[in-house]
Amino acid sequence: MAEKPALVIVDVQNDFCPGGALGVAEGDQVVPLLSDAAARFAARGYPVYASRDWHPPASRHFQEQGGTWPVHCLRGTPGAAFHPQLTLPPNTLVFSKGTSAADDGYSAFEGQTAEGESLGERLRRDAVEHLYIGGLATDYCVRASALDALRHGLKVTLLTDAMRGVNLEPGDAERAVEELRAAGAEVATTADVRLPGEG
Ligand code: VGL
Repeated sequence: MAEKPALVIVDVQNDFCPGGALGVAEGDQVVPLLSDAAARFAARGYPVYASRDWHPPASRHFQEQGGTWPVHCLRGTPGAAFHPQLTLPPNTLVFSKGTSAADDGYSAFEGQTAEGESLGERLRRDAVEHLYIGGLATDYCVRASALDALRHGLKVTLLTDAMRGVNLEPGDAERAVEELRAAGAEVATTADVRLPGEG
């Protein structure tokens, strides 16, 4: 039996796209790729999960409180909304993270659904074995999510055409991918993906 796959779409939110409060160069270019990938997973009955940064107005994550980042992805604001062209299948589960004032919330595994279920719990319940990961940003939330997935014993494939990095230092995104490969992740483009049951 092939390993049961699922897709995690990390933080494809307006504030991480060009023009947003923490806009990632070309961040919007992942949108059609991940929308198509999500439709393919859903068509085969495989789970699609989406994480989002969902910060309170005051957070140690922000420069104002001594953190690294400009204020972004305040819960409930347009900047925290998913990119308007991101098409998520109807039963996509959304995991909100970074929800406390003391919490960076880089990893999707720190996120919870509205019912309080964590991504790790949900992956076990859905019997997922192989996680495909794309989104924003390669060097922060994608990186942290992929490392946690590997720690959970999952097979991990990074969708390299469907992720972009912040690159606070030039090359950060590339180094993150190398680090993840060294930790056991595989890499593929969205066009390379063959799901169990696809020809
Ligand atoms: C992220 C920087 C700050 C991300 C979140 O989603 O990768 N990056 N907060």
